[in-house]
Amino acid sequence: MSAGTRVAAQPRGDGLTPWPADVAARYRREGWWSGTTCWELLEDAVRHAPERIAVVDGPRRISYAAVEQRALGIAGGLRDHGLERGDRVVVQLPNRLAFVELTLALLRIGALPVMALPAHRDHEIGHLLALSGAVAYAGPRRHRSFDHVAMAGRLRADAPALRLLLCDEPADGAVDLEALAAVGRAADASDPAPAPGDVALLLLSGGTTGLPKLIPRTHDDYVYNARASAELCGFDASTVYLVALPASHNFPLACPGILGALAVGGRVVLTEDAAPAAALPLIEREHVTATALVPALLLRWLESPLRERADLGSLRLVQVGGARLAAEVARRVRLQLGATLQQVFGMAEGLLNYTRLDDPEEVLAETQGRPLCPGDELRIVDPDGRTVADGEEGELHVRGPYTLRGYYRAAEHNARAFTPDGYYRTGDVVRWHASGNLVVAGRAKDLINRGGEKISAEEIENLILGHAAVETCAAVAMPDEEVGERTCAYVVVRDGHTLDLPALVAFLRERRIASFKLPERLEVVRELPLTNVGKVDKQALRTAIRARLARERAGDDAGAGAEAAR
Ligand code: OOB
Repeated sequence: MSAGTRVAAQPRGDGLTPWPADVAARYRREGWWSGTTCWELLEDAVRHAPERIAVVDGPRRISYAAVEQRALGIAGGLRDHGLERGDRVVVQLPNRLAFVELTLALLRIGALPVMALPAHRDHEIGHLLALSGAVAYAGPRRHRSFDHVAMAGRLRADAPALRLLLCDEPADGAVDLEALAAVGRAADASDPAPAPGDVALLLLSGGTTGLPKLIPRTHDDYVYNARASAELCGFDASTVYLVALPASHNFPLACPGILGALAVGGRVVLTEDAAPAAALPLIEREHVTATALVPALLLRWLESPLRERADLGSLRLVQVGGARLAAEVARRVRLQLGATLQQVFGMAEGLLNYTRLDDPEEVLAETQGRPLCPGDELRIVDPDGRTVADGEEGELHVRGPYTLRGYYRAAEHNARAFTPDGYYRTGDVVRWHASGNLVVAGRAKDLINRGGEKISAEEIENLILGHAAVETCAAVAMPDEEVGERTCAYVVVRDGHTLDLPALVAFLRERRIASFKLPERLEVVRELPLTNVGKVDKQALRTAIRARLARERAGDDAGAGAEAAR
């Protein structure tokens, strides 16, 4: 092969598609990859101020030194149970101390947390276990009246590699993480540790295909992600960060999130309940200075009568991302919460765009920020892959020092999801704003963004197609004031059958899927519209449901008007 020939990067045995050697060398030279592991981020902070409180979970307040000892206790215990560097562990813990400590322990050993969501059920967890070949599953015993230990038991039969169950409370057949943490352990530099270039963890993709893909993030790239974000957001030892979103999402985990706050000696406050009644008093009690929200949650906080009752004076920064934020809502953050708004347009795949703390108010309200790193390469392209004129809309492609080059064990999908020169096709339609920031204008990918939770249309369609009454179907987003988008299922019913929404939902619940994926409206139609190349015309369906909802709302308003006149 002649020098300079471009070849698609080959995945390594551990599922990582490496960056080309010359690119990696540049990332190191520039200092973006610092040769640090995620565990070492914590170690630095421990050395600096061991007695400082690192994590608050309800009544529990754990110092940096104690978090280190407790995480090392878990790490040692897991090693005694045979867990090794490179092993995968599906982690499905809610926002509790055990989530932070187990994650740190796994990062110390070099075992890979697979970051599942508490809302996931057998369908998703089973898939994650199979795809990752996980040897362990960690979950709560019961959470929101769901028995996670029983689920793990059900899934065992189809997950031959799974041999270890971890729980944060005593449970039959499970290793008790709290017991391992309580034993503790001192740091021992001779314990085997991962290398900075190793995969640190596997995040879940929003996913546009049948089932979620896994995103390998290396220590080098994730340390950069957390540290550079912390610096950009002004995090320091006085930062008190509230984890309001599910901690396994990239946003609260490392943007700057938990890892960013811990890296600079700040404090992490956990809550399992982000509703105003729980979160707002917690901000007052713990003097929270920063948090990350999705627009739907921000709206609940703004609309809550409790907002005026709690003293939110400590709050300096409210990050909002994960879905489109309306400019009118954005403007209310300073007025009604007394904090600086930061819009974050990010993705678990890597690229993070942040508005800067000193951007002018209208830029804070109207744009979704600009890239974190000078090494981020962004291209906005038309459907033929040609770069559009400045200010024009197009699909965003990106590569850079913390953006993946390939999904985990997904060669076929990778061939489509990346350009031959290594850019990730985000599926987001964006344009440059005059300020130099990006505006997210829409989406070219087929998913439903329900308040920041991404639902793959194909995944839900495949499930619906399993129903005996369904001939064919299409899932599309319908607009919603509260959560932005909800799922509407268009279904063509087989001759002689009937179907209504409760029956469809009951059928899907039996498939044991996360409930945020359930369709919230069913439209039974005689046929689905097709494009001129014969594919289902989803745009037409989205337009139809939007018009229908508008008509219904107008009808309601007219009805309410008539009612009032009577
Ligand atoms: C975050 O990560 P994911 O992986 O759950 O979802 C990424 C997708 C983006 O491709 C985009 O479609 C959408 O979510 N998105 C936004 C947005 N932020 C993300 N759409 C409009 N406006 C925004 N501000 O959602 C995520 C990861 C890290 C930080 C923040 C969000």
